[in-house]
Amino acid sequence: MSDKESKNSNPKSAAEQQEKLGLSRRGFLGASAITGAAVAATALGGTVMTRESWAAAVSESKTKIHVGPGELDDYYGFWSGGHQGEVRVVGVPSMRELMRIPVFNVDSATGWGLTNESKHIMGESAKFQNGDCHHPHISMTDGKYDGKYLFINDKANSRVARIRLDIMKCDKMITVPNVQAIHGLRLQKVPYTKYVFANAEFVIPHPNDGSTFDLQDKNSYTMFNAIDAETMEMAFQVIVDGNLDNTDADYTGKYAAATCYNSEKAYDIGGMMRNERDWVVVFNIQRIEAAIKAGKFTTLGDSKTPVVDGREGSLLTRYIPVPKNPHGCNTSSDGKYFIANGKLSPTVSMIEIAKLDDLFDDKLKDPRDTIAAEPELGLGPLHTTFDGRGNAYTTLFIDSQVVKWNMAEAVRAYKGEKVNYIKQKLDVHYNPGHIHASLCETSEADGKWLIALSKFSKDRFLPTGPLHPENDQLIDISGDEMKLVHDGPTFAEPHDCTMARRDQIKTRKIWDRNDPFFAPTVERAKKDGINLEADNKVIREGNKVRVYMTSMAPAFGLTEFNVNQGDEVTVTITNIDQIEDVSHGFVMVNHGASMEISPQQTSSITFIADKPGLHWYYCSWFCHALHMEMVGRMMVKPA
Ligand code: RUQ
Ligand code: CUA
Ligand code: CA
Repeated sequence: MSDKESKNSNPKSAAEQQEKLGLSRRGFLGASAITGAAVAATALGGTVMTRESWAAAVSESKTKIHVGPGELDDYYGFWSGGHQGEVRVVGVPSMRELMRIPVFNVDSATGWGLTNESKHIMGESAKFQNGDCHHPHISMTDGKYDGKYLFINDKANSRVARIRLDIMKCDKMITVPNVQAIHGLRLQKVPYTKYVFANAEFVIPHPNDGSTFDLQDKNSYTMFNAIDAETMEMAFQVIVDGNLDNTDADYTGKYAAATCYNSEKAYDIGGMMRNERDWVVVFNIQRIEAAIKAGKFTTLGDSKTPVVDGREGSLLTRYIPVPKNPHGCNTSSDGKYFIANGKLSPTVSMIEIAKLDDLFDDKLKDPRDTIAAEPELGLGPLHTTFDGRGNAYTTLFIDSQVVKWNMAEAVRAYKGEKVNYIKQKLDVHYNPGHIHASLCETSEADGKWLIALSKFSKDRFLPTGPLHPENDQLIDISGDEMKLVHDGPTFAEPHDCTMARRDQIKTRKIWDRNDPFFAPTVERAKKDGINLEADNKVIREGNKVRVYMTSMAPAFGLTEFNVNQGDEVTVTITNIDQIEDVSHGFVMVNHGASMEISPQQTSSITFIADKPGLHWYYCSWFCHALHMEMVGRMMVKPA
């Protein structure tokens, strides 16, 4: 059946329509795979969904994920915005987008990247207007979410950012020194998130001053990075062999592990695939801390960060060979295994964490003796997640499937027992990367919802030109069988997401006047003798003009101010509204200035008054019946 036929047919029910659509898509997929036209359309193997299971999935989705008007979702989801640079807050299971948190991008609505407060947080790196975030993770205490912070990497400009979950704003950002491309990011789970672990992916020469470009040189390497989660300053860096992809930490607080796909230190695809096995490198956190305490570290360039050498032969690390160009690194929620996902091997490698003490104490001679099992799952395993009932779920990129398998049974099979550890293979659409089950990164994995983040959406949505959305699929895993219940289109490119129970996140409804988010601006005002909650004043200092005003629906405290052409103007506004949800905005027309000022917040923005004449400013967030009238005029005297 062609797409056209399915459109022209006149189905009796939505379920029937879906069912027909499903079948037609499968037909389309098969045809394109056969002609080889679609490089990624390989969802032919495994369990094909039947007519019945499609219909069941559709009726299931109506009851299970329906969150009616005024009803609240059970989970907060945090989606990375990929190379778009933001974090998105999504309600699960409705998959409704609740909010966007700009981080590495510039945001016109809130003024992130434009306001003085955001530039202060971004520091030096505010000059960059792009980012590429992949891995959002929530801080933990005793292996459970404490709801304080969410951390996220920026691969594009080698940064790590922190979001305060009480206000859902980025409050800290750091550029990791002497490395390129922060990719894998995970948090210490136990006893609490003291460290943010961040992998720098690419090997570079040290010093990277152009004296050599040879990746095989012994001074060419990358580093594993630990950032103090509270201060957001560098804690330490560990030099490694090969490169670093993804990482995770264990539930004892002793170890972190990371996958390496470029053990070859090659610069091209052929070279990076040369070895049949790359490895997982395991970091002994306590030994690293002890080495630094004992002063056994160096520093690089201008950076004061302690750097230790964790290359082969070091007491601080162990290298466990695994096949081949492994990608995801996932700690099982029962705390037993680090799981490395084989990518170019159809297997995942289960590293038994309980054996790592012996490996570090040299009681185990062969690092491969830590492998508890290496189950074969299908083509292109990328990431694995857990339901807290002993099952793991792995994405198969090439097979376009999620495979559910049992960990204990995989271990028994590895020992030679005849047992089928594969429980189910479910087609997803199409080519999934990350996968995330509710609370799977904590000891409270609850086995309710699974998100498969599919890299291709092809025909699942109304077409949007050559650039297609990604497709995040919601799968119900509460029963014995995985059931697909929702398709969610997303913009470039979520990579990864995380979910917390709604009771685990406590947000503020209006700002605290003492919030550190805008403390530097409050400090500046104090020097100018300004009472931000009451004063409406213009302060001039040479060609620098600071305009202070309040806002209260539907008026700015100042409806006009005068400056001279060429002045550098800083407008600081304090929203003295006390009422939840009454946010104001400030936009200076034709000056590239825009910002949010939510209740009890102070925001400021600086621009040059380069054009003489009258220039209107207005409130950009609809705040009152007289919102359109919430305006003012900047009068600029010609130079
Ligand atoms: S990576 S699709 Cu950037 Cu998390 Cu695996
Ligand atoms: Cu204030 Cu609209
Ligand atoms: Ca390799």
